[in-house]
Amino acid sequence: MQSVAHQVGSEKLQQIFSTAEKVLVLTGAGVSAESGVPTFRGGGNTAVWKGMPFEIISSAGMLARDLPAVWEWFNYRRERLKALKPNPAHQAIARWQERFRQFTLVTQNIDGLHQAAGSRKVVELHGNLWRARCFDCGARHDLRELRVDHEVPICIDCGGRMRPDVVLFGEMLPPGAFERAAREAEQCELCFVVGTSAVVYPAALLPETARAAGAYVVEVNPEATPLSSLCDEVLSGKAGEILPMVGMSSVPGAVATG
Ligand code: BV8
Repeated sequence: MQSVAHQVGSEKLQQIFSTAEKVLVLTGAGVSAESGVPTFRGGGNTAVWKGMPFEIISSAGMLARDLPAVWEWFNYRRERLKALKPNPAHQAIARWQERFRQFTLVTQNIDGLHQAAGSRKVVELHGNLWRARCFDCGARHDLRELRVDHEVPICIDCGGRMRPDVVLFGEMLPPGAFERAAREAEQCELCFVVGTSAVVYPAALLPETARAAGAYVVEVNPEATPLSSLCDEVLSGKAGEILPMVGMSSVPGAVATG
């Protein structure tokens, strides 16, 4: 007798998951935790770099004061990320883009693991760790193509100094990114909020926007968050264990096809 796939989530979620056409997924650091990417606020304390809370080292103010220090912080995170691979949560979300007519993946993560898992057209609200942007001409380049001078990459187009192509605290999000995400949140029938502590704005507004527009909002997180009470359903646990099972019906003899 083959193992029985156990159903994750309520009958209502199964029903909506099997009929929905417009689906939005918002992810945070927690979706990459099982890949080995450290979260920012896991276990109650905030990530710290050289004695500075990450909201300080990852801030517009720090960029203005000490660009090499900011590069050192992101170089360190990129080095740690190099060996890490997408996990079953990233892979399940990548499969969902084929399943739903209007599927939108919005991430706060800058690690690029969604794209590595095969997700296309990812709305990166906070930029990407593998890219740099020129202060002078605004050109974006993949960091793997760039030469570095005095810890600061130099633009191959204009020779200008480059900065990490990530959104720092106190900085505006990439033009159009939040607007696109908010538009999809207003239209979606089903919204998954996966692995985020939902304290950083304006990203944390998206589930509220979806809920207010009538979407069924589902949180996937091993811990409660400020959003949990607003959600229609909370799937308490690890994204890599839960997401592959979402939509699986509890048919005796069924195997996890995921
Ligand atoms: C802006 C890139 C306009 C860099 C990041 C309104 C109210 C209050 C404050 C503000 C506000 N509006 C603006 C602000 C200020 C600020 C803000 O929100 N501050 C917070 C701290 C209160 N926002 C901004 O500055 C934004 N810009 O608003 O511009 C403006 C301009 C000038 C002045 C005013 C306004 C820009 C914010 C973007 C900053 N850049 N990242 C970098 O990475 O270093 S934010 C960064 O932190 C991430 O991208 C992410 O957004 C956030 C971390 O949160 P999470 O991803 O949720 O991660 P966390 O560790 O916190 O939680 C992980 C969760 O996963 C936990 O719940 C855990 O239980 C769960 N988990 C763990 N394991 C698993 C799991 N879940 C599932 N499975 C598992 N296995």
